[in-house]
Amino acid sequence: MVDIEEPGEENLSVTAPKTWATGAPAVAHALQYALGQTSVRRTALTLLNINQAKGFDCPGCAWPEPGPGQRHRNEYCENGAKHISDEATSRRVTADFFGQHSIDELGRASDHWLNQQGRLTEPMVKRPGADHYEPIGWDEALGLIADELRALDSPDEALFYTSGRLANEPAFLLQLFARAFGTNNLPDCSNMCHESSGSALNETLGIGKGSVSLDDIYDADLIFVVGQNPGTNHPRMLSALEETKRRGGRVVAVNPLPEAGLMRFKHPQKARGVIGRGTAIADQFLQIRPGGDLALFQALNLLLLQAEDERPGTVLDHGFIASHTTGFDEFAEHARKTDWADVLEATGLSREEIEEVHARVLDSRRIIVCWAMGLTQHKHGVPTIREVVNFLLLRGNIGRPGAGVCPVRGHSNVQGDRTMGIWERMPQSFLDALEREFAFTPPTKHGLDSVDSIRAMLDGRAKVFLGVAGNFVRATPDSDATERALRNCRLTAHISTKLNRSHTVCGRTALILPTLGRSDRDVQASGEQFMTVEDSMSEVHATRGRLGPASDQLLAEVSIISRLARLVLGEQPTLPWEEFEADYDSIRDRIARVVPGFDDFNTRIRHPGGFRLPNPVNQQKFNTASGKAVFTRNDFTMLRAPKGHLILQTLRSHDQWNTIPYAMDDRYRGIKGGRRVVLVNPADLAELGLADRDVVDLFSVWRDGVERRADGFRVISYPTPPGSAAAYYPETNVLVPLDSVADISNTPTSKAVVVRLVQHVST
Ligand SMILES: Nc1nc2c(c(=O)[nH]1)N[C@H]1C(S)=C(S)[C@@H](COP(=O)(O)OP(=O)(O)OC[C@H]3O[C@@H](n4cnc5c(=O)[nH]c(N)nc54)[C@H](O)[C@@H]3O)O[C@H]1N2
Ligand SMILES: Nc1nc2c(c(=O)[nH]1)N[C@H]1C(S)=C(S)[C@@H](COP(=O)(O)OP(=O)(O)OC[C@H]3O[C@@H](n4cnc5c(=O)[nH]c(N)nc54)[C@H](O)[C@@H]3O)O[C@H]1N2
Ligand code: SF4
Ligand SMILES: [Mo]
Repeated sequence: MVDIEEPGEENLSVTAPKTWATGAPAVAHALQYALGQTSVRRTALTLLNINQAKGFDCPGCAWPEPGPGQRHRNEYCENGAKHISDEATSRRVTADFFGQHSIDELGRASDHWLNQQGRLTEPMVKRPGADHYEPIGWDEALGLIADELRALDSPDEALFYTSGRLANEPAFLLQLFARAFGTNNLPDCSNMCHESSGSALNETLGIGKGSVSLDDIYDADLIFVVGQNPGTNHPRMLSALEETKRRGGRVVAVNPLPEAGLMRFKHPQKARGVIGRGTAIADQFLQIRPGGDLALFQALNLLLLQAEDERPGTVLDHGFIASHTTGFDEFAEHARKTDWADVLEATGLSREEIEEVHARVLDSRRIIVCWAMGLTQHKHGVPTIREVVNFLLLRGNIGRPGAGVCPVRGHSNVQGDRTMGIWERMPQSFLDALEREFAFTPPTKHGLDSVDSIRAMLDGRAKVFLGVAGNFVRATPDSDATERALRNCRLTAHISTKLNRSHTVCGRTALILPTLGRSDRDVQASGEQFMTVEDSMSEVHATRGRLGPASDQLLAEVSIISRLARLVLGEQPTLPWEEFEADYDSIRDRIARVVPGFDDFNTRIRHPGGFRLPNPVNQQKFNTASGKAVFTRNDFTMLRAPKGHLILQTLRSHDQWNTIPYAMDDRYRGIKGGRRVVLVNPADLAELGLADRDVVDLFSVWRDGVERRADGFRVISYPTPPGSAAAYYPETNVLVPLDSVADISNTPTSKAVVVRLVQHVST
């Protein structure tokens, strides 16, 4: 029987949140995790190759590395080291393991426990009616999927999910396969992540990506870090901000929580970082109410318009506005109606605080706004980001050095996957390019995103689910509904490196297809292969695994997708799947002809450090209907919880990678030994009649009346803004209603769930 309890939940200990990030303890923590997973030799081999020109890309976040000449010998952070050790682990999940544990038993194990079992080693199948997985050969496994796909009434009954771990080459092949099969059903983790950024930036600037480079970050006068916890989620962003500060730039942090990394940073690879006081990061910290950012930026825009009235010709960039934008007059008229009482209520800030920021803005010629999930996972995430764009456009802070938009992406290649065509709504120009290159007509009907895929599985419109990387069942909202959805499928199959909860929530037939990870050597018929990724700043570079694979039965993602495609679609001279599998250069040749910016891909990728994709915004060219950047009018709705309720945000601890907890600690927030915790402001606790360390059940309140609950959370008194609370994802995904999504982007509102806390009664 599996021990399904999280280890040490009862050992919860809490100290005050830290006020600085990294330094010596970080290095020690990373090594401790690494050595718990694998040998000293493998640890050394992996760590020496992360983010080096001839090594592999860190499988952690999408923050870029400095150019090859400026790179440190240890160009990784504590969490990068943990991510890579987690993949390079010596632990193995074998056929015996699946013989010992029924699927039902595994379904009751924790996410942490499942991941700790190690790397998957051979293909496994759960046949209809079976309660265990059993081994299966690759040919039979792929044959089962092909049979189910061919038996569908329509290609739109199949779903092809991707997570941003996938490198460019397999991503390109996956979308090619799905479209040649006849569907645009390519849901991905981005739907739950930066979709709101893509929607807002496409509409206003004509491209759904950030515009800045690392050099811009260094050269900015003022950087806003909004809705982001870089100390945990993009640790090396702090080294970049340290450089910005060294050059005289300033930082404003906007966050409901006083995150350690926003306050002070001790560089782990510099002597003064290990023993000194480190660098103060935020010059000003705005402890905003959840969802208050749209109001904040609207107020800043109002102040800029008023300053311009007072000192005409000195505040706004009239030349830029006149020649490069549309919609200014309508925007300005709307912005002038901003009501201060509403702003102060929505933000929870004082007018003086906002005016202090305004003074900094007036002082700064070059401004960058960085953001992540604190903006995107809200009902009005898209209008909030559009308002950020308005703010930057007003003073021409778009498309010039040291200025611009910086959505800080999550997964190491999530941006690249989109560039490769992983999107349910790729533009017609991309589909036309596919048609020219591969001589088939791709479907034009938009496909299903992640939330709509769940609906389609629930009501039987989708019957086959193939997940390539990721952990769909834990990444998505409304866990109970999502589990029902997957169980309703004829077939679920996952191409994965490690065991996770999605493998335990099975369709009638279920398959686990184990694959190589980033750090594994990939040898095909033409010899050793490398793959490519694109970081958050559009830098494309090679990644080359160095370790012996976890098992000799693993196939590369490219092999699995190519072999499956060949089985389903048959031999076609225009789709040479065997050639793709044998030599990844042949895939890159095709990418070069289909995807803009990849000309001469195979040559340029071999330059140390790779190359940067062009972003037209940086030539002040905007691929919008008008050819100009677009000012928009945005309204904010006040995020209010009814009396006795709180707005809950679901976020990451320091010791997890998305759906996978590595350990039970959240060092910077002072929480150790437990994840089922909910952080609540002391005043709210008093009002709710609760005390620190009480155990509560969380109930989410939604208009459909369905009871969504997560039981047994320990309350921690914490400096959250009044009326709001925070708890970890994925334990709380069960509370996020499927229909609670951001306008336009359809992203689950994981940062705003209305909840009630009820004293837990033990039974
Ligand atoms: N170690 C580690 N690194 C990671 C990941 C991981 O799981 N572990 N995940 C990766 C992925 S896929 C992603 S997308 C990124 C995510 O990176 P983040 O976006 O930093 O991740 P979250 O933990 O979701 O934190 C959101 C932050 O937004 C704040 N916030 C919440 N609501 C609001 C709001 O209304 N306004 C403002 N201004 N702030 C708000 C929260 O307090 C928190 O600090 O990290 C990537 N890097
Ligand atoms: N409530 C709530 N929900 C959220 C969020 C939130 O903040 N709150 N954040 C959302 C965000 S931003 C994201 S990006 C999603 C993340 O959603 P996903 O990307 O789906 O989830 P991950 O946890 O990154 O997936 C981990 C699994 O990926 C597999 N894997 C790892 N490396 C590889 C590889 O190289 N190849 C293959 N084939 N498989 C591999 C392993 O089997 C591992 O178990 O979650 C979203 N869900
Ligand atoms: S900052 Fe991100 S990409 Fe860089 S080493 Fe850390 S986790 Fe990896
Ligand atoms: Mo993400």
